Amino acid sequence: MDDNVVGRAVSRRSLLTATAAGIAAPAAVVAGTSLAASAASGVTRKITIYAEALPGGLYGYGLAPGQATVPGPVLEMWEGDTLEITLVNRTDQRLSIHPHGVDYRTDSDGSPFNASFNAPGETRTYVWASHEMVAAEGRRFLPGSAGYWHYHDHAMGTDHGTAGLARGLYGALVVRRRGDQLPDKQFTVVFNDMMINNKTAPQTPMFEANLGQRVEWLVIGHGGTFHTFHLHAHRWADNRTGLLEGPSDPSQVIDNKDLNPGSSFGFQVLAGDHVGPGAWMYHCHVQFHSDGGMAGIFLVRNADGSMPPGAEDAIRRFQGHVHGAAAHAQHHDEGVQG
Ligand SMILES: [Cu+2]
Repeated sequence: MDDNVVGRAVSRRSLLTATAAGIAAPAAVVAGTSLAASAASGVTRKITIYAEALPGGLYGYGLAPGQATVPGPVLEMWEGDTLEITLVNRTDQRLSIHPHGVDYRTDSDGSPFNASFNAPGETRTYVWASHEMVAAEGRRFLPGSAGYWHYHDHAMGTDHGTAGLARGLYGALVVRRRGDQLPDKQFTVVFNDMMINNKTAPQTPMFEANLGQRVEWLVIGHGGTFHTFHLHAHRWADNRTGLLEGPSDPSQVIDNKDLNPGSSFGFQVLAGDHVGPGAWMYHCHVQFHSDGGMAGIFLVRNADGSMPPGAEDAIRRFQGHVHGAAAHAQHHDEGVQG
């Protein structure tokens, strides 16, 4: 199953466009009233997620039966809101859903240790709450829940969900602070062992945007090895949002960031800002990982959606580019020059 088709990836991952499909959407987005909805903090939204087996030995989460994907859907909430998730296990495996960054009781922990999991065929509800930043003593503040987090299985294969993670049960979780800028598009990139979204180049996702669109990258690490995420020709601030708060914001500006198992970050960029349209690359910067296929394309189209000069050729070269041990064998067999 080829689930990295770009157009579909964008539409299913965008909270803004997925509202009709029942995904929890920030109240401000639904109402279209921007921050006027701030007073409506503390809303509880209910969604149903279906865990299913996929071809190739993979598993995925989806917002409707038959729609599971790897990664799963982007889940979003405003800081202070609660997400009530009914997880339907349509597989013959024990599994769960475990969030990072939000507030939950032990029975929503998603770990077998707390008897918090779905037996094969079982339906179970998990509750994820969140809270805003609050003043502590002096000039200190207790952190709120806002952040670029993620969720994943914690029960398949082992008590740590190692098999579920290896086979695709993961996704992005975004908790926004009121006032945060909403993106035009979202891309979820999961470095999972030696794969990106459980694929290797050239089957890795090609993410697309038009010049100037506000693109949000949701970047997650899983598996048993460390990685570094690099995006060509774009840079971001190494803070909660990727944007600077002002001219004296001391956040370091970067274009490459460590990505260890279980960690996540996100940022927004304007596609092609100061560099123009084209086929740009994103990849792991651990060299034997990128050589092994941990690379993909960020296609920045012209503002009107047309293809920029050279992009087709670049994509064709990328797709003809083979990686890893299998690639070497193929080169040899076909007499292809790398
Ligand atoms: Cu890597």
